[in-house]
Amino acid sequence: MRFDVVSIFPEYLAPLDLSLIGKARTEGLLELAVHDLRSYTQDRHRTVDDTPYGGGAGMVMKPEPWAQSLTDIAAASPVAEGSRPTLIVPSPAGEVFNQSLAYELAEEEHLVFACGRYEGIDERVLEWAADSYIVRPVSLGDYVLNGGEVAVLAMVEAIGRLIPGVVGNPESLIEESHSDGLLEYPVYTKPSSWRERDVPDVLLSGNHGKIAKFRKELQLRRTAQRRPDLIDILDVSNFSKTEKNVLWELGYAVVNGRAVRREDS
Ligand code: 6GU
Repeated sequence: MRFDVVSIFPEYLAPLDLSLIGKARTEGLLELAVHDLRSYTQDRHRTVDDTPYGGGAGMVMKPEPWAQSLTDIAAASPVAEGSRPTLIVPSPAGEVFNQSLAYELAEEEHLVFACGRYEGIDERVLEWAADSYIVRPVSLGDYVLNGGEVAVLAMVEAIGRLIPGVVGNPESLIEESHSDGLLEYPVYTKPSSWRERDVPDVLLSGNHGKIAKFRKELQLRRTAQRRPDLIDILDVSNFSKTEKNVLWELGYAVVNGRAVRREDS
């Protein structure tokens, strides 16, 4: 898999040399290049921004340096003739990035990230780029960052770790938060008693059936408390009697494979 990132702050992407993603690059599991947008400017001042038509606060990124960089990158794309690389445009105005989008993007052969700064990139760039890219504005969530770089660090890590071989133990991909639509259960390690606090007995019992049940219950409790929005979209049609009882205790009834808040809760 190949990643290209275009930014006016290429140094911002330095953490991608480290840790799991850095190691994956060294091992050739993924290729990643960072490009300085200013190297695609033609003027003496290497200008990348200008004032917005129609007025308003801040500056807008000029279209031409983007066209130059994206043309170069598309020309060197590893994708097969007749298919297009994906252009991710980090923006608080994009579709929300989540684990299922991470899985979807991990299937792509070539992802290009266009990091905007200031008030954003001239909209015509996104229209123009659709000739040679699948263009997807993507947001990390409902808050505003100063630019796309931090969002790219998050997305490359979330996507990169799903590439086979990047995470040493593939089991850890299966059990983690969000992969089953629920938050992860709490974890504990030695010592079993620490500062007057004991690890739940069942985890020391060696009874794997009981442990699995206990953990699923904690997942449900934690998700209902912290992320009730996830309970609303959960498929509970294959839930056991015990799991449905936990949901009931948390104030939900099971109707047509969905958990719905009970009137009386
Ligand atoms: Cl992807 N970009 C920016 N600039 N701000 C954000 C964001 C992205 N996601 C949330 N806020």
